[in-house]
Amino acid sequence: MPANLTQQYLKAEEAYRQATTPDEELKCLQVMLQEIPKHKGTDQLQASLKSKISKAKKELQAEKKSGKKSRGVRIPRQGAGTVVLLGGPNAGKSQLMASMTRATPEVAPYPFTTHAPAPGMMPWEDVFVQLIDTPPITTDFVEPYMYGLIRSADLALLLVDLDNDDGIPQCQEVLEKLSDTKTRLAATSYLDEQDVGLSYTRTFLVPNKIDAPEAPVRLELLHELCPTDFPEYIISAQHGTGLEKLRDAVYEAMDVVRVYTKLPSAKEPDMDRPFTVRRGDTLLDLAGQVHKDYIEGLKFARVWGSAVHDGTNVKGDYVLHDKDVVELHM
Ligand SMILES: Nc1nc2c(ncn2[C@@H]2O[C@H](COP(=O)(O)OP(=O)(O)OP(=O)(O)O)[C@@H](O)[C@H]2O)c(=O)[nH]1
Ligand SMILES: [Mg+2]
Repeated sequence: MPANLTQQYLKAEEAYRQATTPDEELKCLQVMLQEIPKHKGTDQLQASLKSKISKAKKELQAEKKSGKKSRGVRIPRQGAGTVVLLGGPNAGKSQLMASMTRATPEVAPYPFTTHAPAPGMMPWEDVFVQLIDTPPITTDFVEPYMYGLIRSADLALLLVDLDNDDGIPQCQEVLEKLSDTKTRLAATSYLDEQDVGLSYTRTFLVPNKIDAPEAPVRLELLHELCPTDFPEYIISAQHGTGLEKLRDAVYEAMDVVRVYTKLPSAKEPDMDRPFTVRRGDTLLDLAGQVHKDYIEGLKFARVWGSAVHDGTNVKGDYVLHDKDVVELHM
């Protein structure tokens, strides 16, 4: 990591990784270029940022000219974070979606059932995490929009079919296919320092169908033949085994805290629909989510929570804690 990257740079970099349109990308890249310390050690990175910026500009112009979006599929981010379900054909991605959310994707014993990505919301206590079901990845074909979905996700779940001898080679295929591209899976999410285009998305390995008779043997084989450093969650998407543990881990991986807001005029806060902000985010980050007027206009807030005495007045730099109740004052 080049020295002395500012908080603004790191924030823009994270936003860049999650950008889903050339417009969003361009804005993030411009902030990154502006914020990057200008010295010899960052020459390569500066050059790379500049070339990304010109590429994003071209893409944006092409969109304006044709009136068409250049990225085929766009699923707006919703909830506390976004998780993309990946795997070979028949791994059980759609079954997991059906078990964890109220979505009703087609689940079938033949491969290539799912043809388009589809979102669903996974509840965790009083918040939701967005899951995206996707078509299978194979050596022969990856839908081009898959790269964008993987890059912009906070987490990927890589499902493995333990009910079929093809399950392990199919999992290897997914990893190999992606490792030939600039959109890869890893134990943690990050962007390559030297090459801004190369992005790694945090991944859990999810061996599925542990209820199947030969599943335990195949699981051992999986560890032998396809070793990864991804955290592992063994499940039966159909029977429900391991799903609560996976649900908790998925929420935990979103790394957010819940904040309940209260109008100064209201007696009680709105306890039904908390906002979620990244752990470590401040009052000012929340203010922007609540209403754009608060970004400029926020004077102070009163907070009820675990870190402060009830009703304490705080400023924009106050770091939010889980279950804080916040009353914003303009
Ligand atoms: N025994 C068992 N079968 C499962 C489990 N999960 C899924 N299946 C079966 O596996 C088959 C494929 O499931 P899908 O959810 O359609 O798989 P997919 O990964 O979405 O498949 P594509 O859309 O083709 O990529 C179906 O017959 C499911 O009933 C499980 O936990 N145990
Ligand atoms: Mg499917």
